[in-house]
Amino acid sequence: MKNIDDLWKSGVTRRDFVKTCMTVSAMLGLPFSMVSKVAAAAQNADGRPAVIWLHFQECTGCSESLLRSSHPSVASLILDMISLDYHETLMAGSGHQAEKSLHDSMTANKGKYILVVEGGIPTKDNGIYCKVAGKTALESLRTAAEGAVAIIPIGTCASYGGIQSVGPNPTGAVGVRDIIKDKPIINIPGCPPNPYNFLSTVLYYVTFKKLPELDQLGRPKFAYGRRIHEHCERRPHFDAGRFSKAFGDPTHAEGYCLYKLGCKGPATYANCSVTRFNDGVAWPVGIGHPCIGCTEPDLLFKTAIADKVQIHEPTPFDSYAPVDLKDKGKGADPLTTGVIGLAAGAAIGAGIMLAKKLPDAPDKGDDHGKTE
Ligand code: FSX
Ligand code: SF4
Ligand code: F3S
Repeated sequence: MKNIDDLWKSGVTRRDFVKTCMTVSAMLGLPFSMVSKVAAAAQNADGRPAVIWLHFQECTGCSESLLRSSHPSVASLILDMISLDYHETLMAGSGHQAEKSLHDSMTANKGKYILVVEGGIPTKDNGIYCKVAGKTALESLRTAAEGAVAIIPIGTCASYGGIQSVGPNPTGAVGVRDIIKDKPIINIPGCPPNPYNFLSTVLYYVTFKKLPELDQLGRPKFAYGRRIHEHCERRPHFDAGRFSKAFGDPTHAEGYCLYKLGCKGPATYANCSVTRFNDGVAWPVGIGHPCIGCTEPDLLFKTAIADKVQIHEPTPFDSYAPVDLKDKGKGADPLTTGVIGLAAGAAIGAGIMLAKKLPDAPDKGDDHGKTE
């Protein structure tokens, strides 16, 4: 895109644009006064970083989730905010022509381009299990990483190895951080990740010319700083001891907590319940499927879907009344749980978990909680 008019021509309205900049600013925790700065950076054609996007072992769901939104703004904004010089799924060229554009972009933008990596990297047998243009993923990654200013592994495959790294990991698949040690790496995990987390990371970089603060797994804290369980719409049911017991039964239809069906939300750091997918309409737990921990290296496909995760450091909301937990080892009394319900829920949930037992609170006039 040469200028902002091209963005309007691509189907994005001014309203979409401002709304997206506001959403991104809110995600980044910026004050309202910064929205105009973010919008200005997004419109600045000169500030657009060159991006080289490589695909390795993956399903291309990460690119798909970015591009297939029914609404044009996220994909258009991302593609217009960066100068996407090489993307194997999107580019029209192929064969030698594609290889030339990769080489030309790496040479012209040496030391300045952002390298986006999608997919895991096989390392076993010198990486022969994934080759593009006669080169192994391992070789291509090392070569492209040399001239990059920073690397964004998009998706859990590129971040941590993903599905192909599950035991016995026949190809020795790993994430970018296991191979490249001398470049800034910003992981955007998720299978697939939320496009807004990628958009916000790029916009942060374009606006402030620096990388966002990261957690110990290399994820931006603005998006992966809190557990799903802390801002889940089913949390009041967890706190009140109401759990879905089977898919499709009345407890499931009522929207009860999915913990007993294996929800990994208590151990998964991500913003899915807040940012949501499909233009903010839906997210897995919201539509009845337990979180499978797709942003976590040790959970996705490595912990059985039905297995329950341990709950550490439950964090009651500040607005809840303080609750005396001295009886926590005995588990929650069902009547008390039912009466106190939401008001003291989080702390009672903590007590229940510490007792390693999760009784269901019976609701009067409803038999959902009576049978296990
Ligand atoms: Fe992996 Fe992305 Fe999951 Fe798929 O490319 S994170 S398998 S959604 O597509 O890498
Ligand atoms: Fe939500 Fe899962 Fe936590 Fe239940 S266990 S409150 S469904 S995140
Ligand atoms: Fe993934 Fe769990 Fe979100 S499965 S998409 S981290 S709700």
